[in-house]
Amino acid sequence: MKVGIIGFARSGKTTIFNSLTGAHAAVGTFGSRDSNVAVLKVPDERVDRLAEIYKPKKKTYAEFQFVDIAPNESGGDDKALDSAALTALKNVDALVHVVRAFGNEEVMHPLGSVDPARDARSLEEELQLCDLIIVERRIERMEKENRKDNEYKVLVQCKEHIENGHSLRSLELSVQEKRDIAGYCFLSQKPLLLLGNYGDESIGNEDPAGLDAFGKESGLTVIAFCGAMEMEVAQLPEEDRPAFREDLGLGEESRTQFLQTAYDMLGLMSFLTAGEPEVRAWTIPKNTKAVDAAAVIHSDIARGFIRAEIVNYAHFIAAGSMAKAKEAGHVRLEGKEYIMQDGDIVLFRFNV
Ligand SMILES: Nc1nc2c(ncn2[C@@H]2O[C@H](COP(=O)(O)OP(=O)(O)O)[C@@H](O)[C@H]2O)c(=O)[nH]1
Ligand SMILES: [Mg+2]
Repeated sequence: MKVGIIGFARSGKTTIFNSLTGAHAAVGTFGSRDSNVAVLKVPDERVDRLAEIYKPKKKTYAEFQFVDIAPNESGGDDKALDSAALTALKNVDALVHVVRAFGNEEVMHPLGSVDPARDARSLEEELQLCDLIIVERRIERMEKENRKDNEYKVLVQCKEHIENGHSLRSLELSVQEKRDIAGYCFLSQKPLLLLGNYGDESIGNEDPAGLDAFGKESGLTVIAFCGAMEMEVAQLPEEDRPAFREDLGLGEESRTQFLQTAYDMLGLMSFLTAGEPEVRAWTIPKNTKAVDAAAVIHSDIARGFIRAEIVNYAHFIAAGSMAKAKEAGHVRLEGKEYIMQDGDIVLFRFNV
């Protein structure tokens, strides 16, 4: 999973990036011209527990990679994204829009005032406009070439949808239609999470910024973050964090909350592999077939797929060992078409 962090200048993108990944990228600097990249390992008790049992050489969590998009090169601050950013975003799986909701007189808002719903809408429009330009150019070319195939028809639908003021993610398309336009990597089609970056004073207030209301209206998921404080805590040694969270009145670990929301929103789940060499969690979309899950590990395993031996984590732990889980009939042999379930521990049998 690769996630792009976007937003207006000084909305707290780098602050959020640091709080999610524990990185120490410089905040508040305007000289930095590079995107920051870091990884968040998805905490997973199941991996820890299986590692205690299997004592593997290696323990690997699922990962989210975050790209904190470099500031706007063009100098103008009234747009959140410049062309370098648009290119960098093409290959991310999802977007997090950091919306400034903290009031801090010392930090200038590029649009002159703090207005989260305006910022959220404005950036949506930037994404839509960027897609529209690509769609229009392409349609024009295809018309010249007299190419009116399926791809053309889907592009015309996209054009109308954007012209009606909507992002492409709300356009209902069939699996085939999605495939027809997948190559364009449209930005307004990518799942987007609105992350309100609130000041310390807003903890516990309900929707002080009107962002939840905007989210409802536009069908976007919203989560609240106290960026500055979260970053401070995230940069402490792990064992000191709980006490600090309590002192500061911060609730549940914000990364946990972020990950839960992201998994839900993106329709993701994890399956597990366990053995002496490695215990590992793998992230896949819900409703993935066994053979496609195998491909996530290695294309050879999918190609030579024979069967999958599967026991769900809960059954395995309840039984106490693989042998006992087998005795109890919880270890199943499944074929290519089996739909993977969250927490399945899998051994793929294959032959290449
Ligand atoms: N009070 C307050 N200030 C913040 C918060 N988040 C970011 N800032 C400040 O806003 C400025 C810009 O933050 P930064 O993360 O660099 O924003 P970016 O330009 O979007 O990457 C810095 O001076 C931060 O200290 C917050 O939650 N509360
Ligand atoms: Mg920054």
